[in-house]
Amino acid sequence: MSVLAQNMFLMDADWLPFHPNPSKPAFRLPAGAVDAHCHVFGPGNRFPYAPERKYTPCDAPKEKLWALRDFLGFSRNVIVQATCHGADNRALVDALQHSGGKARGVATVRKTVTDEELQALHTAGVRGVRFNFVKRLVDVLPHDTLIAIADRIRPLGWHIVIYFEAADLGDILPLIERLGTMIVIDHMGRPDVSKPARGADFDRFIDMMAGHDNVWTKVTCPERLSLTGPNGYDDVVPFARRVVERFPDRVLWGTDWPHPNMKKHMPDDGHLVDFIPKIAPTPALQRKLLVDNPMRLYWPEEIG
Ligand code: 0GY
Repeated sequence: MSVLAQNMFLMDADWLPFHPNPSKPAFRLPAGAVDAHCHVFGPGNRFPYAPERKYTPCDAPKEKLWALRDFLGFSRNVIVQATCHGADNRALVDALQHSGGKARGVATVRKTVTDEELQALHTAGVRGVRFNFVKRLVDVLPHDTLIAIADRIRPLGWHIVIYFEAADLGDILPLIERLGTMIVIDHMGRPDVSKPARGADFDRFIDMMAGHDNVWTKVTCPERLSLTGPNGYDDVVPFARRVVERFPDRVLWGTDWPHPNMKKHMPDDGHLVDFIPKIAPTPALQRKLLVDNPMRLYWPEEIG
């Protein structure tokens, strides 16, 4: 391989690479646990980063993800197309095709996607698309375009993963109500954890979930939401625990490896796994969060 090919993409100067040597978690994951939110990046010389990307990461290839899965004690992964790859799902599809059935995917598609392309994604293991409203990550698409995409993927039985900031919930609610698919909201809608977990702001999110049976959420990313930082991410606990206890059948958990756009610290993935029993304190809740719920959404054919 030429030097030029190896160096096709230089990661951003302030990019923090994933933890090289995470610790072994003290928490023993239940058998069959699914890491339901993670990404692969590149490698850029095989799967080039998208011209429209807002960041250039370090490579985080599938082999590293499989090694982390096995080290932490997970059985399966749900890989979410990262914005640095735009709507070019080749790295995702390659990972799914080399996962031995242990990974499913959430893709990004344009409204021009063909039925053949959708079918090929489905065959590879894609079960959803992601709509992203975080302006530092994407040029946000109009609701009409997103509705057109939802209409295309509904016949496949896919769901829609939505990523937005807490302040945008009001604007996005009409779209959520219009989509007519199963919906999964990333990172509890990114609450401001300096506010109370039982206060007006987070109540809005809880009330939205209570009023919409088709909406699930990922109780993920304490490392992104925490203001107190990596010493336990304790300020995020009451938020995630409230959601898990109120909606035990509609929550998912994932590492978010390789943790794009962390600016101050890179989490130790073993410590993130040790966060789980704080938010899902009983074996029954842990089993729903880590096994039953993700299996229902991503591997329903394997449930007896
Ligand atoms: C996450 C969060 C982020 C990035 C992406 O696709 C992405 O680029 O999802 C972020 O920067 O907050 O869920 O990985």
